[in-house]
Amino acid sequence: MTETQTHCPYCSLQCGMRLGVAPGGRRAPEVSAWEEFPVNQGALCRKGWSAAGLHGSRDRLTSPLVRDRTTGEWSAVSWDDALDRVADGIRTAQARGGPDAVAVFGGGGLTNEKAYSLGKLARAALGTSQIDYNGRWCMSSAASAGIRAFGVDRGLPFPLADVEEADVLVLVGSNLAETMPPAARHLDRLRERGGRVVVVDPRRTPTADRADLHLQPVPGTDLALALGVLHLLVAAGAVDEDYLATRTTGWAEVRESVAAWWPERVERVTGIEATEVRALAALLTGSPRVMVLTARGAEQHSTGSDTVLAWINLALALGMVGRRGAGYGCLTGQGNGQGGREHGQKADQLPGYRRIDDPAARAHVAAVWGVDPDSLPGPGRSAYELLDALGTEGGPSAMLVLGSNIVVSAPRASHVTARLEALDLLVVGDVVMSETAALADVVLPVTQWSEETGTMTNLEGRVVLRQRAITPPRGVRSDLDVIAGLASRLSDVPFSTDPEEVFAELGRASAGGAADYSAITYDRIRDEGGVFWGGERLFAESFAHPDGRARMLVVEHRGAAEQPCADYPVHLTTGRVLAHYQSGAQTRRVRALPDDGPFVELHPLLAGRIGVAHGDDLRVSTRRGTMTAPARVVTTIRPDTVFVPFHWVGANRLTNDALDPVSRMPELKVCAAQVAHA
Ligand SMILES: Nc1nc2c(c(=O)[nH]1)N[C@H]1C(S)=C(S)[C@@H](COP(=O)(O)OP(=O)(O)OC[C@H]3O[C@@H](n4cnc5c(=O)[nH]c(N)nc54)[C@H](O)[C@@H]3O)O[C@H]1N2
Ligand SMILES: Nc1nc2c(c(=O)[nH]1)N[C@H]1C(S)=C(S)[C@@H](COP(=O)(O)OP(=O)(O)OC[C@H]3O[C@@H](n4cnc5c(=O)[nH]c(N)nc54)[C@H](O)[C@@H]3O)O[C@H]1N2
Ligand code: SF4
Ligand SMILES: [Mo]
Repeated sequence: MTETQTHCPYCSLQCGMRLGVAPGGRRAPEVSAWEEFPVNQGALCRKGWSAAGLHGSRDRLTSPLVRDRTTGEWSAVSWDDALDRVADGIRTAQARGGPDAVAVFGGGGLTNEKAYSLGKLARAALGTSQIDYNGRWCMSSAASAGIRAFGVDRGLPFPLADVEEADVLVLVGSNLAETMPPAARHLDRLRERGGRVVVVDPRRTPTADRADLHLQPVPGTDLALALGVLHLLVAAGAVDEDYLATRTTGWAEVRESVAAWWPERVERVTGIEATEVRALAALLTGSPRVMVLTARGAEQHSTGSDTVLAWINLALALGMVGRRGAGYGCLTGQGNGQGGREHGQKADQLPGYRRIDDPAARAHVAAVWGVDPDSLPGPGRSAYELLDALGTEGGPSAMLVLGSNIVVSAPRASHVTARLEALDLLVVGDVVMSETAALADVVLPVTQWSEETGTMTNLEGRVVLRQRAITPPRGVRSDLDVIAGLASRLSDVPFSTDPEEVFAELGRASAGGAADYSAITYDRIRDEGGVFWGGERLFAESFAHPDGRARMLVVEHRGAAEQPCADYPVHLTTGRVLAHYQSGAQTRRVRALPDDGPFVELHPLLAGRIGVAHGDDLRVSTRRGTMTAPARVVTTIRPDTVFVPFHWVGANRLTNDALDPVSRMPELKVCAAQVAHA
């Protein structure tokens, strides 16, 4: 057996694991524990233990494929033929519609090297501004709030294990016991130490089962809860006036803005009883270390960015941000959710978290790429706006997708699918024939995590090295080869296919930016068990704004874009289950993981009212679409709310494409729905 230290292909914990391969590769690769890696200390969730399950799978793509649009038939072609066709299609599109006729869609699961090269491909080789990625569905609200409040966006500005040192931990819209199971041990240790855990979630999840206090809001009302708690903290004299005076600006306005948020008003908006709002404020009052963490439950809303700001205001008002074992953090989701948002696959961004509309940033990055700064395009459309524009007058007519299964995971998915079908050319690079790849004209088979080397930046800002452990199947190439192959056909700008070389170039391009990787090398990552960019803990002395102070910004409760009405009387929310990852493209194909299909969670009171029993088929409809799935009748959800996991086609036919005005995050976590016996 050859054993290689590497990291899980899935979520943002990037759990360390060893991957063992028998000589000659005759037996299936085996995952084993890597105890020394600090983040998970050898623990993995069942997705991690079974992560090698796609190796040798018959579903693996091993040849480039092209689809005949009239017959719908696929045929295998050579790599050269496939890349020539794609390059021709891009040339045709751009000859007709200009540089922006080509779009690029990336993913937060791509390595830093790939995310960086993809952004460079778009801007320097294709000259298009039309690039964005699935992180827009994921962390964009927390990112924009972090930038506005702290001047920098790093999901957790401290190591995850610091959680254990908090006296009160408030988890707003996170189900980490199912979405990052090895992290749940920190909650247990915190409670063993006498600390308290508060969970805010419309469902009593396995995470809420570990809480001392569980608040069950109406989906989309977390902002009002934060305002109400801050109101009580002010009344109790629990705010840290010294900290507010020396480390923040804007407190007077924020204090004023929460004056009318008395608990009974919070109860009317959120459905959380006033006594429980008071209980939360009482827990926070006088606690030396309060930590607030948000995740997608609070963030995936048309009010997501303001909601995060409201919780940041609360942490600042208590003087917690920058204190050890306290403060605010966002639990980023995808494997490279942090690094994927730093190196230029975002519509408004250049590597190192630079802004594409900043002349100095353009000059710096253009020099690294060897191009004229004036040749770089400006900001493009955000993910949903980009997908919505495909195949329309003035919108892109060709698109390259790497690392996202849009058909399953984008909001208002039927509409988005129609837009994809309206393209003249859709190119998808994937490891399997995902639902999105199935619509493509050209499918490019790429290597997966264990077959290639690259860096990922986990939810703590720790840059880790995924090392190649396995020889890829014949016929498969890395995304870096795809990117370089297209670039060489369409421009003179050089692109390396060697990950370590690309990482060094990324370091130069990011040097001096907000996320500066220039001091990080593969050797350092190997020697140090991962390297934090910007340091392990941020904000102890100052924030990243020029005056060093955090900004407290007034935010108002607005509520969900779509409210229940006579036709659509219940709230629909969506999320995850432990055994499946995202669109399920990978985990639905791993035999060791159960695939029972989607379901609709609802409360016995609602089930009784509509005459549905556990296991009956239920039809869920919204203004955008309909799906049918078996009912799961549970007492753990609010009676006015239903929940559907999004790992299968269906949930996103229902979801609302209302966008947050700042982050452009779609409202994946709440809309108005109708449920009935199918
Ligand atoms: N098993 C598994 N783990 C994963 C993933 C996966 O697909 N599967 N994906 C990874 C990724 S990319 C991400 S982003 C993370 C996401 O991690 P989480 O954010 O923990 O996951 P979600 O299930 O999307 O949402 C969390 C909770 O939000 C609740 N919720 C819904 N609406 C609201 C609301 O309005 N307010 C509040 N307070 N809560 C609400 C839901 O009931 C749900 O329990 O998980 C990562 N880990
Ligand atoms: N209703 C609802 N919708 C949601 C959410 C929700 O909570 N509710 N959550 C949103 C969130 S937070 C996220 S992050 C998105 C994620 O949704 P998607 O963007 O669909 O994410 P994945 O399913 O991880 O898709 C990754 C695709 O890339 C492929 N792949 C894996 N590794 C590689 C690689 O190295 N290179 C290439 N080229 N391909 C690779 C996989 O096989 C898969 O097809 O879903 C969002 N959609
Ligand atoms: S918690 Fe996340 S990184 Fe860890 S094994 Fe599970 S899916 Fe992989
Ligand atoms: Mo995500």
